[in-house]
Amino acid sequence: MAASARGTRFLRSISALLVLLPLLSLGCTLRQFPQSSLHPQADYASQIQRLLEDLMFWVVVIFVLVEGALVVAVVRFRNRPGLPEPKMTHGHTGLEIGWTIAPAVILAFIAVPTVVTIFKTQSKPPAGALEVKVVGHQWWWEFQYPGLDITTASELHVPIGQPVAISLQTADVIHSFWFPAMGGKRDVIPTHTNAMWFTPEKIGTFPGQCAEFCGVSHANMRMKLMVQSREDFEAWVAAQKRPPVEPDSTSLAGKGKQVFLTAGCVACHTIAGISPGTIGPNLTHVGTRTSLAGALYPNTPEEMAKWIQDPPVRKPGSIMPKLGLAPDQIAAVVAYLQSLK
Ligand code: HEC
Ligand SMILES: [Cu+2]
Repeated sequence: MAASARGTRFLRSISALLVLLPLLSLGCTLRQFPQSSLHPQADYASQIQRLLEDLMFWVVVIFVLVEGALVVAVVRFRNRPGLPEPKMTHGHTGLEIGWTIAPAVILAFIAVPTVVTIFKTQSKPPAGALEVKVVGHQWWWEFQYPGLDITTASELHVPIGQPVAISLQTADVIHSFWFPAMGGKRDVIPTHTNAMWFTPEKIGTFPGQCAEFCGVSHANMRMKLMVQSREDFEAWVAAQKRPPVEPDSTSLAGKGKQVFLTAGCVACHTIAGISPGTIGPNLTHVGTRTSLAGALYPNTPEEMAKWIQDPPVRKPGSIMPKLGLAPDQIAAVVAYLQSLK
């Protein structure tokens, strides 16, 4: 009696779980997960998604068949009082050939579309692709457009519908470049240039981040992909190619430029025509960016001031040190940098 009550309870919890599981997974798709790799927005990501869905279908079919056979065997051939010993068999050529061939066929079934997808997604970028050189730094991403002579940070701008040919390099340790909506991640390896390409298919801002542990602020090494209309992208390019804004020397921004030139910033930061530093992000048009410090903070005057006041507090391990500027110096340099549109 007790055993069958336990059995009923077990069956009830199993059926509850079976009902709950689809509901839970439905919850996952309904909520917004901007870094989910299951909502492809580029050809590369769609190819991976299609492969996943095709294989998943067959995986479910195989799961149901195998588990079904298991359940039938357990129920039908279970031990009951008074039953004789089951017949013992040793070796069954037909069965053995069957269960050797079946997995081989299943593996071939998985391997063919997988290899085809690998070749497709690792192929050379098509002609006319936008070339971007990505450099991983502890803990921010640099984006150079060799054909356009633009260098920026944290925010990668691309036009919709044009393939983007990305070459990947690092200034220090291994990082991994990953915009989940665009495609698979690709490691960024010292002394080696990796490559990938994808064609963004939807206008919008897509988050990404470093996907290979690279030190204390690895999790703070984020980035944004801004997929823009052709016109918006061209306007952005034109703005980035302009020389930096020259502030009126008596204004707060003008004083800020003096702070920038004298407080050590020039050793690490480039502002075109003014300073050549390459340790930190290029600041020539930092005022046009929406985020700071590896897309960790919004680019507001308040956040920029907090950043310059004490970077290691805002980002553990930050390569930019605390420079001990006075509050009025910070206000001035922030006014200057924010004016660099
Ligand atoms: C020793 C090199 C170094 C010096 C000196 C330095 N910085 Fe930086 N700076 C960096 C690095 C590296 C980063 C990127 C930090 C990160 O995101 O992890 C950075 C980031 C920044 C950013 C954020 C930019 C962005 O797009 O994310 C601003 C603004 C900035 N620095 C301003 C200044 C100012 C102003 C000074 C001078 C008072 C200065 N820096 C001095 C290395 C330096
Ligand atoms: Cu990294």
